[in-house]
Amino acid sequence: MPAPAGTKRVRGVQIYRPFLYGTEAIPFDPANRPKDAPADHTHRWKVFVRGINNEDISYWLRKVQFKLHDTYANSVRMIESPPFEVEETGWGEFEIAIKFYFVPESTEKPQQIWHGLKLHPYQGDAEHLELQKKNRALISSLCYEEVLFNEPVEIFYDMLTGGAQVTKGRGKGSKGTPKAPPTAQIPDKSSAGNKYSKEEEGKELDRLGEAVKEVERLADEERAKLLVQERQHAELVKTEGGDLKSNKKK
Ligand code: SLL
Repeated sequence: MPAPAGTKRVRGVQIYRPFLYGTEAIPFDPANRPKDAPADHTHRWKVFVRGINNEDISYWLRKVQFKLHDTYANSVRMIESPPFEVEETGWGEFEIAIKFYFVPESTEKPQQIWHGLKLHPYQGDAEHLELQKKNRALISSLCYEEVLFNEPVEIFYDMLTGGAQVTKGRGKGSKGTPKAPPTAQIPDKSSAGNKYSKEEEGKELDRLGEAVKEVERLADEERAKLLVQERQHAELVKTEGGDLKSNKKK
């Protein structure tokens, strides 16, 4: 029996799409506190989900729900269109549940991830942490992630790969400028606002290659030491005789 329309899957195909998520926070300037912020709040912060280099991801991501700490009024925030972000003020750090709702054509179930809101400097040595605090630096906690669509339904496959015209928002007959088919490519080079690029990926691979070599060098060194110790042990057994372990004090 043929599968009902819209549910036929592209067998043997996996499609991934990269995205960024995280938080940014900045302490209030005591001389210029936002008037609307409650007295015990100390920071302005933002939690977000976005495309690499701000690429539009709404052709696969329909909406995003952010579940904040229960101390917030209306702690469940559903963001129905990009930018997928919530801006707030507060005093404490907590885990935010971020739930992804995919476009309905995908027939994919929602997926949830967690991210810890960071308000205080947490990277670098004590001196650097102090400096960040003093300068009221932006505290950014950013993660790269990829969502994997396993054997997507045909219509969603087309939407992901640009096989179908993706028109949004303006209804039937909307012309718009034809867009390049969406891809999962990250940019070749990094830019001021984006460090996720093939260039950085290449550097990371080089670093990993160097680290693997270093681990192999250390392992060889340890093996050589072990060999010497084994030889010394064998020598001692020969000269002292018998099992050294059983040489108990009498
Ligand atoms: C902590 N476990 O103790 C965490 C809780 C709560 C954060 C953090 C303000 C909410 C409000 C706020 O920052 N809540 O009162 O509007 O650090």
